Order: sequence, then structure tokens, then C-alpha cells
Amino acid sequence: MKQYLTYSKEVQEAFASGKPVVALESTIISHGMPYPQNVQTAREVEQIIRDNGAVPATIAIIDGKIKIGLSDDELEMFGNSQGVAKASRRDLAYLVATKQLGATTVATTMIAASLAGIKIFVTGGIGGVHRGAETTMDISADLEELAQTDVAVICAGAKSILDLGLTLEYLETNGVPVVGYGTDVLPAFFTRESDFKLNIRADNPETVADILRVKWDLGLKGGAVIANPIPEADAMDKSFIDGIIEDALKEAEEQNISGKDVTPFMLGKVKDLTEGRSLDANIALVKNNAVVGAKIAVALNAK
Ligand code: PSU
Ligand code: MN
Repeated sequence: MKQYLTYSKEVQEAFASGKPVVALESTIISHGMPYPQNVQTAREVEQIIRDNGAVPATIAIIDGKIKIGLSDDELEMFGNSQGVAKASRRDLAYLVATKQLGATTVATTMIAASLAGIKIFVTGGIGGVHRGAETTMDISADLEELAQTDVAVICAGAKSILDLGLTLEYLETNGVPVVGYGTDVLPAFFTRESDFKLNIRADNPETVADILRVKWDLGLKGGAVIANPIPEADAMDKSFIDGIIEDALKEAEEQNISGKDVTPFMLGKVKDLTEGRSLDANIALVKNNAVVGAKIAVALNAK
């Protein structure tokens, strides 16, 4: 297994000195945001993690290896080239074997983080059960990964391009804790609240670290979702963004968008329809998650 992993110098040094490491995904760079904001955000998020006492490891598939920690040039390459495949669990072996460029989704980043021994992973939003999944069966592989891989994902909940109720049901069935960070309800990415109450709340990084430690000590396999609401100042108006999402969903259906193209299409459409305001919110919430994720990694590393 080790032959397929390579590490940046910064990550190697972190492991050697026992510093906490935080995983970051690359699909958010290649398929989640436009250039050049994607690369700039990726760099700033990495720096926020350092500023909060942890070491960032952005993960991607390059030249037959799973890279744990990207160089500045590699970040630029992932943000600014067309030929990058969106790599979910299904695609991982194929892309490594054929030495293609692969951007890791939440699912694949969890797999790679787990192989590298990293427990904490920061991103924007997770995939979930799509609206209409009862006919399309479009359920993100991210959920299946959360059910089986021991990595906690710090995110701003899930976008209401998904069916949030069904997403929570799926996670419950699979025993995945969804922890509201300073909140009693599931955050809906662009907005701080949704209609869905959560059963677990934590108000500080230490409590989250304690929950994770006990879960894994007990041998309860699988990940956890740490749902951290977008900062008040950056949140979007609920009825405005809900209307935009409805329009974007209609357009996706008219254009017969399916499979792995659905989420990137929706992200791009919502950005266009909001004239970039959704992108500003997206960037703000990822940075906010980086602060919290780094603190959780530090707390988990402390005992
Ligand atoms: N949600 C976002 N931004 C993203 C994604 C989801 O708000 O960039 C990306 C993540 O990489 C996630 C993937 O793992 O989309 C889910 O894709 P799918 O629905 O095809 O599983
Ligand atoms: Mn899908």
C-alpha cells in the first residue's frame, strides 16, 4: 500500500514531530470553484490551518501516486487545468494505475487520509442524497465512505441542492454521528439553519475531539460529520438562495445532467445565478471550517 502514497516535506515533518495534520480535498479546487479563486482559496485555507496549530495536507492523485500534501505548483495545476478527473472511490484505482490526474472528492480524500493516518478533514460541504433520488438513485459515495472510514469531516452541512432529510436518514442508518458545532440544527451550507434538528451538539473543539476519541476507542467504525454553520456575516438569504437552487435544479433536469456531473453543474449554475455571491459565501465558510478543523485536530492530538 505504502508504494502508492507520497508525502510533501511539510507533512512528513509533521508526522515525524507528532504535529496534528488536517486533510483537504482537491475536487473543491478543480470542480467546486472557478480559477483563480479556487487556487487562492486553497492557499489561504492551508495557511489558516497552519495559523491554528496544525499542518495542511491537500490530497490529490498525480502520476500514479496519491499525494498527501501538494506543492504550490501542484495546487496551481489542479486549479487551472481542464484534464483533471473527479475521483470518487470508484475511480481511485483506475486513475492511479493509469497515472492520470485525479481530484479527490470527500469520499476519496477520506480514503487517502485514512491510509495516511490522518483523522481530521476540512472541506466546504459533503455530497448526499440528491433530490429525486427515489428515481435517479443518485446518492453520493461520500455517505457510504462516512459509514466505513474513520475520518471526521468538518463542513458547513450540506447544500439544499440535496435532500437534507434523506441525507440525515442515510447517515443515521449507517451510524454516522452528525455533530452540530455550536448549533442544534443541520446547517444548510449557504445558510446557518435548516429545518432539521440534530441529536448531537458540541460547543468547542475539545468536546468534538472527546466524541471522536471515544467513538474510535470503542471500535465504532466510520466517520463523523462536524457541521459548522457559515458565519452570520457571510450567510445568504434563505428564500433568495432557495429560489436560485430551484432554478438551477430545473436547468440540470432540462439538460439531462447526471452522475458525477450533477454536483459541479449545480455549483457552477448557482454561482452564475447569484452573480458570484454564492462563491463568496463558499469561500468564507471553508475558511471558517479550517479554523475549527485545525483546533479539533490540535485537541485530538493533545491526549
Ligand atoms: N459540495 C460542495 N462543494 C463541492 C462538493 C460538494 O458544496 O466541491 C464536491 C465534493 O468533492 C464532494 C463531491 O465530495 O462534490 C460530491 O460529488 P457527488 O455528489 O458526485 O458525489
Ligand atoms: Mn452522484
